[in-house]
Amino acid sequence: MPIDPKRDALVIVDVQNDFCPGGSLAVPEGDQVVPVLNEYAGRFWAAGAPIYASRDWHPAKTRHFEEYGGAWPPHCVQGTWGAAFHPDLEFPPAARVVSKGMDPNEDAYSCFQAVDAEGRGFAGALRERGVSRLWVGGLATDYCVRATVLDARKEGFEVLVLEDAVKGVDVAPGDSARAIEEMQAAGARFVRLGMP
Ligand code: VGL
Ligand code: ZN
Repeated sequence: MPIDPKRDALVIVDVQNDFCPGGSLAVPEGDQVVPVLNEYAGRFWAAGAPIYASRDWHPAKTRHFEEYGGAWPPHCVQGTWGAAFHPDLEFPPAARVVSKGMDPNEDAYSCFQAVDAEGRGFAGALRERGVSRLWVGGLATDYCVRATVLDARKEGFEVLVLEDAVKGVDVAPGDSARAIEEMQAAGARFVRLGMP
């Protein structure tokens, strides 16, 4: 499926150290999405299509963490190693970072809760650039990828999930498989661009 720079954007979801092996909330084999996303980012860059990378970007105290009533161990705390993008993730210079989870009262799994460097909401930033179709990869299939894809569909974007560039946590067995069914039921298609 060809990339159309007039309407397509690549969305790289939360490929951060804490979500990769060695991190505090590691997705099994999470780092395996990195070379695939590097390849895809290179193609979007070559096609002149926009690229967004989201990051989970929490304060040290947030209701998202177990200690303060949430579901998770501390992860992706602003400015820490765990919050940094995986060191092998290559961003073309045109890639834009969007951040989410800064509000200590909200989980913010979805990129549609993220803001860009100028504080603009993700959906608005996409529409401003004429984007109507998202190619989504990253971590984790059953949390931020799922939430982002479902919100994208609600917001009226076409969605292609890069099936070889996502990995799930599976806190409960089968979570990722269920998330994939939900995304498909919401109208997302699963594709792979294919590695050379
Ligand atoms: C995520 C759990 C907690 C994710 C973020 O990026 O999928 N998962 N915070
Ligand atoms: Zn989080």
